Amino acid sequence: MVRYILIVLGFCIFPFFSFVHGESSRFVIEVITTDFQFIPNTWSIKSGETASLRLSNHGKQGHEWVLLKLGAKVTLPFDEDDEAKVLWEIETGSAIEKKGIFIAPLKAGTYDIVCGKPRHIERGMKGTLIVK
Ligand SMILES: [Cu+2]
Repeated sequence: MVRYILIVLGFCIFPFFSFVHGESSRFVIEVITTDFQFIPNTWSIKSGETASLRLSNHGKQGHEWVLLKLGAKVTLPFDEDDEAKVLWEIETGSAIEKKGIFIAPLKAGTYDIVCGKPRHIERGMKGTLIVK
């Protein structure tokens, strides 16, 4: 009976607990975009980890944070040929801040990050995601 009460209590408390803690307890990947840089330009995460990705745009132009498949390299200029190489992406649009839920790849390795907007890679919008 006591065990039953504890289990029921657990189910009642858990949603409340996760609501209160919500995003704050989740690993956060911070990305600042400027015209034309990622700050920082290297991030690391554990394989399979769920993170909140917060993209803050300090530039005047819209930007993207595009994760390429492991070992994939873009052929400049970045265009439709490269879309098949994309694993996950988020873009600022006209927003100053954008958030997304990001689940790290299961395979460890060093992944390329690029901005997919025309001529932004050429101007320096490249980065690296290290999956451990
Ligand atoms: Cu960009």
